[in-house]
Amino acid sequence: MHKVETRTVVPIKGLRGEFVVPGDKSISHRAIMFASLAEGKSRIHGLLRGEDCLSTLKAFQSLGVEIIEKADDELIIQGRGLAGLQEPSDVIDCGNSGTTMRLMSGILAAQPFFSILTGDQYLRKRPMGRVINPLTAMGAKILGRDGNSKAPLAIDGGGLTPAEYHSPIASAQVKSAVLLAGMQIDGATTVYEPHLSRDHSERMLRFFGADLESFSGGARVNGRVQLTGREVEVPGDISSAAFFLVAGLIVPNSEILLKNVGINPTRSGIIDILQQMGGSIELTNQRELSGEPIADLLVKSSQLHGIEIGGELIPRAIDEFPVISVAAAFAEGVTTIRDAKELRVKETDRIAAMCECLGALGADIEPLEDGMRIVGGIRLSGGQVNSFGDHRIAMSMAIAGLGSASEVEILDVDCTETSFPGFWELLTQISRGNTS
Ligand code: SPQ
Repeated sequence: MHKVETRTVVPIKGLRGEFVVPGDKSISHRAIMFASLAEGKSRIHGLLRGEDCLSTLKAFQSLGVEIIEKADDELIIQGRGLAGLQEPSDVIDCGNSGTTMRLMSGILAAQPFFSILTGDQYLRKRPMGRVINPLTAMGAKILGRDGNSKAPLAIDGGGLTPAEYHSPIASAQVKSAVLLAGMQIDGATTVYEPHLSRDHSERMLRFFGADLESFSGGARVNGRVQLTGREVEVPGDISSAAFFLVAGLIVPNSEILLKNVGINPTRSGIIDILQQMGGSIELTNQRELSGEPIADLLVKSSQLHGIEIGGELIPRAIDEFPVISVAAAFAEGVTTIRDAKELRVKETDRIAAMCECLGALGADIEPLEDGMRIVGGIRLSGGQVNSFGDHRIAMSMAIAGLGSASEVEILDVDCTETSFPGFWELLTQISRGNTS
């Protein structure tokens, strides 16, 4: 039987040192997908070996793609071209990964065979109508549970026509699913979105040779242009670095250097938000890696203050709000997060989860329909909290524990393997000799 682990985090006196965080999850997924769809060989360095990316890797193996695992973070993929995938002989399990399921829906909707996508208990509750609807409008035949809104999804691929889609939400997964379907058929497919969501698909598809343009408000792809295998270097994941950015700021006497972190402007909202809160974060050694900007981030303990967060900043920091709410609990004054209703449909309802977890430690936090209101500056007590099976909740509460008055026990922490294998070991390493 699967063992459900618990971890206890003790308060610490300061964080010191330099380290690298694992490869970017969003970019790792895309590297596997686009290399599989390209002609010829690709080599991927710095890949995240998290469970989500392994779901994508296994999915493409089941579609007939040859993938050689050279090292823990290095793959060689023998691409099969846009028309070379094979019908899978079994159901494809996307595990906990929304990115796998939604991007694969776009890819498989255009492939001339039958496939079924499923996932774990959390993924099967997440909304899939957001990709089923635009793909169906392009002619896709997709059936899902609960009135075609949830997985498992059965896809009878092929027969698509290009589309112009105005997405009601700023979602990279929706945008990517439509572009990936459009990329495989004749004609131009355009996606518009209300705010710019992460643009890794656009950048990497261009890097692999797709005919794709980004413009203010959206992106357009001209279909049936073959991709060519490439050498891809995956930068460190800013969403994983975010936990240590907040830790370095809220734990007194800290100074840490996080190396090789992706700072793509569609992902770097966390840096802007923490700097606006008064956080000392310096970007050094800025450079480019496979079409993505990266930097080293120097973080020093800072007295944070509350701010108002909403609008275009939300998609630029969407996965960081659990740990931003921790920063807000340690800040002086009120932080309000609005326009972030999307947080309710992640691996768990992240608004409800963070209100319950931080509330259990004595924080003054209240849920809003589309965000949270946190009155900071109250010293958090220790206690026991649940991760709700969500990796970002588990790691956010570990960071809260580093600055609390006494230890915090976090239940059900296996989920951190989803995006950050080695998280607990790194936490132990940087805490060593520094416990209060
Ligand atoms: O892949 P998954 O499960 O959806 O992962 C999450 C995460 O916290 O790791 C969200 F739960 O990140 C999404 C992110 O929220 C990854 C992603 C991507 O790689 O395209 C885009 C965002 O989702 P969305 O719904 O805004 O497109």
